[in-house]
Amino acid sequence: MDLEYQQLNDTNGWVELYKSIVQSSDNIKHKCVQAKVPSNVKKNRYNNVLPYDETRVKLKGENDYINASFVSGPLDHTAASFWQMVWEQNSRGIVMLNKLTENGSIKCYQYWPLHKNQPLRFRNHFQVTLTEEIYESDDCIIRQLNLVNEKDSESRTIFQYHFTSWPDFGVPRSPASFYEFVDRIRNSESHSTEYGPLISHCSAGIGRSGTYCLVNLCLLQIQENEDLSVQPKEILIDMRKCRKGLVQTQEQLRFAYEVTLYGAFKILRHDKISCSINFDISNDNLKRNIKKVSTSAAPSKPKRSRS
Ligand code: PTR
Ligand code: PTR
Repeated sequence: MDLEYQQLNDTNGWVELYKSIVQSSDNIKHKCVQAKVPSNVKKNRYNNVLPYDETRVKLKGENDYINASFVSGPLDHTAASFWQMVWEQNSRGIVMLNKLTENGSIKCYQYWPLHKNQPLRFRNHFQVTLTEEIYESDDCIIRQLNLVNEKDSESRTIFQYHFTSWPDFGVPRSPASFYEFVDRIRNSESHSTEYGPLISHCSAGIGRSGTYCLVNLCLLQIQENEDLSVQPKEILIDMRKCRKGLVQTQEQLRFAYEVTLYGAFKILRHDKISCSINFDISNDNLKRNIKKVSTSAAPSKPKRSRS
């Protein structure tokens, strides 16, 4: 993907690439019947962002609906269901990519307590306590929470990885700062196979969450293959079969490529990468300085499809 990235930059091919991904997703004919059932309509934050029936997360019990294919920002009346999902999916980590309030409007319910020793109780049998904020930087806060299931008298530690500087429909200030966040999560116990999936959300659960998931899957493949044969476009088209609208703008798409390449420089030996990218991370207006250092790409494995 290094040469592809370079070519996209040289020819300013991002508009076309994004268009072709959106078009490939247009012929997906999955239905959203459950999201439109009258008793579920009010559980959707945006009426134009609905989960497909095939890929939605189902809660146990009679009212099994939550707007999650994995997953969008909880509403105040769905926060209890959100915690039920975290419990049932046996998730160890939550990745939050939005602020509670953006441009003066509420984008997500405050579903965890702000202060220690002030448990937040939900109408179902879940209770959440803030144990401590274990890390804080300009861009992120990591919180350790305690989730109690009062029905079973059981409790679990949950980590919330909150990226605080990503404007909706925009991109973070630099690939380096976002890579650092993604890498911190990748190396944490929240990714351990001992637990269920990480749950990522933003406000609608498509733009920023889609970008995060795309980067994460690409980095995973780079690590497994030990080369840059990864095909972000194909991965995103696949991901869009699970949830509509993942990655909302061409800038988010380009940013996903850049974070992935930045990560590749950290993960791979540099002779496996056929372009050099100079990320000036001290400058908020990131300077992209691409120069070709080799004319031939490192040998790559044949194209693989994602399982
Ligand atoms: N109705 C909103 C809109 O069309 O703007 C839906 C929406 C909101 C879509 C936020 C995407 C959004 O971004 P993100 O998925 O990153 O929260
Ligand atoms: N904010 C978006 C809008 O209404 O324009 C919401 C949206 C949701 C847009 C999904 C597009 C979506 O799908 P796709 O990106 O595949 O066109």
